Amino acid sequence: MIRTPICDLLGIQYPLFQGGMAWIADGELAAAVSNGGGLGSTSAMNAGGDYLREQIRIARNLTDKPIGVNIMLMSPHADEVARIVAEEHVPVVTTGAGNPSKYMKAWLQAGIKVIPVVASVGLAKLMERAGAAAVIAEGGESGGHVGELTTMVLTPQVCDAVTIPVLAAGGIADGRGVAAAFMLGAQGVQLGTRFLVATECNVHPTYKSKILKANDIATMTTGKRLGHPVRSLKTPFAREFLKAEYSSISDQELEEMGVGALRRAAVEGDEKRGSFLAGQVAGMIHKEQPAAEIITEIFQEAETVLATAGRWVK
Ligand code: TUI
Repeated sequence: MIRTPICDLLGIQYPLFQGGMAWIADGELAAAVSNGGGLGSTSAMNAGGDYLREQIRIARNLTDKPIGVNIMLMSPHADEVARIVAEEHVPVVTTGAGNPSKYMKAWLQAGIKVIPVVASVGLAKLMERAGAAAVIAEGGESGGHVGELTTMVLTPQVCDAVTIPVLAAGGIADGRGVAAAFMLGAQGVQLGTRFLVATECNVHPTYKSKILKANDIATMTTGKRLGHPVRSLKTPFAREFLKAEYSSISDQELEEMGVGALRRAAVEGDEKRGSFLAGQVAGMIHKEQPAAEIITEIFQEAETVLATAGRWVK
């Protein structure tokens, strides 16, 4: 059995979080992951407070286990949803794509455990000082908004820099990845792309089938010029966006090109104009299966890998 202090901290069976995928991670997916023994999260990215309250209600009807809310700090709704998580007494908040310092005091006062995603040692240290319960060190292998460093180099450096627990994210989709994360010093993991193909994930079927068909070199990053690089599947839209980045169009026009693209992929399955965010692990994902099965399979494999990891030590 694999248990780490993260399990006791949050009251969960496995030290595994489901990433808060914008436009994708809803109350139903969050509940399925939490019922499977991990920490499921609903994303507060795509709509305002009413949508978030509805997803929290859906999740609470489906599970009595803890669930989290992921707040994408670049979202126009960030201030509103930051207030709502406190009102709703959500037990865990994860944040991404920015620095949540301005909300920390209110969240801690509401008894929320705050677990920010960090892409650098500097932000990890800042978050520890601000009262974060743990941090998620996310490498650039992951899907969506990405930092510069890989999981392999970011995780051990963050582990050396803070005393709170560290979860690793980016490039993890199976038990080998979980075992590797432990080797780097992490006490838990966060996975997004693998849960895109969970049976309970309500993303458009076209999105799921594109993940299942992806290979090792199926993703690319775009948006560097705008200061927020994003990893997605290589589609005609992603290639066109990259080309536009190197053209003479204005930053504003480039931003406008991206508006609505994730919704078009996740909700409409629009293969032409959608942006199918995915991590580099897409090539390792071969079947749709229930979230609980994904989690037990991953930890069974991690146990085997960890038990045999010492075989080269003579
Ligand atoms: O946030 C994510 N992944 C995301 S957010 C998202 S929604 C979106 N849609 C369109 C364009 C852009 C985003 C899709 N995927 N992951 C967590 C994450 N956070 N990765 C990297 C970071 C990060 C990067 C820099 C966190 C903090 C940071 O520094 C902030 C600072 O001020 O120091």
